[in-house]
Amino acid sequence: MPEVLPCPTADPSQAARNLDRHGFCVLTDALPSGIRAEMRARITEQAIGERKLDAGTDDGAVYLGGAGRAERANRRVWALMNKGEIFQQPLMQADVLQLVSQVLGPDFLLSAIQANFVSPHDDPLPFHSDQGYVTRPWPPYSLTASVIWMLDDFTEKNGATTVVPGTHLPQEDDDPNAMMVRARLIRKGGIPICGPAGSALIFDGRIMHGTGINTTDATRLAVLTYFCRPFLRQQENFALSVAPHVLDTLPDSIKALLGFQVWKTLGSVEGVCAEGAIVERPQAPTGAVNTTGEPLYVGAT
Ligand SMILES: O=C(O)CCC(=O)C(=O)O
Repeated sequence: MPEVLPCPTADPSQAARNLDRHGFCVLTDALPSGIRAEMRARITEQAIGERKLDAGTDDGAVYLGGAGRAERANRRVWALMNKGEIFQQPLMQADVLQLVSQVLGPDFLLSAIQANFVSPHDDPLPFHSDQGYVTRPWPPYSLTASVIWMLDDFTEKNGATTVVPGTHLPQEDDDPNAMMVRARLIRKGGIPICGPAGSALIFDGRIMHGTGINTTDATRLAVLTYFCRPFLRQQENFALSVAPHVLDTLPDSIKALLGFQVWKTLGSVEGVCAEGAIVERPQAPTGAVNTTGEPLYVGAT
């Protein structure tokens, strides 16, 4: 008998049981509507400004191996911490943080915070696991967890995130039968995870997921918070400890050792940078901008 998949719930205890059993859950009423409206307005303004500045990214070039058409790719607004105080809010929602800690343990780090627009008829983001860069065999626990904050209703028609149930379970990687089952599941496609605006979709970082196709005439917007276990970082925080004048003198080989080289998307700045790129502090304006691309000093006193 096919397994019954979890429904959105406003009850954090039920959400916790769903997450435990299925590797994902939807908690409704996770963000008050005022916060949601403010986030939406700020992201929309920022996205228009970033287009003017030719900043921000379209997934097509990055995730679709260059095959995606930029005009039909999901649009991202990265590094939201710099782009408005309102983006601190998702990091303060206790019920959702509790669900993240159910996946990652009591201590975890924010690995990225960004917005994703799925516009009508965008190419879907292909199925992937958010810890896909980890060498297999994986440990029997998740190394990452994600929360997708629905700023719009997520529906079957507007590009709701799709997940492939069961793909978070430990895989017998060397077992050809298990690999075939997994491949079949992925080919069959995922199921759209629907929920009303203000819901949070929380999932185990191993689960295969992607974006759906938006066949409506309105854009679907979400904020994505991506978390990882606290040991997924270096002991010394070189981004802060190495003085800028010293950094300028270092050869790329040493910058790479210090963590200034992008590896499988990790270590990127303001979007997913090319594999192997040596990253630098971006030139201004990198923070909040208005619709004409001029800096907005959000958070300044
Ligand atoms: O926006 C979405 O629905 C999913 C995005 C996603 O899967 C990702 O960024 O890894």
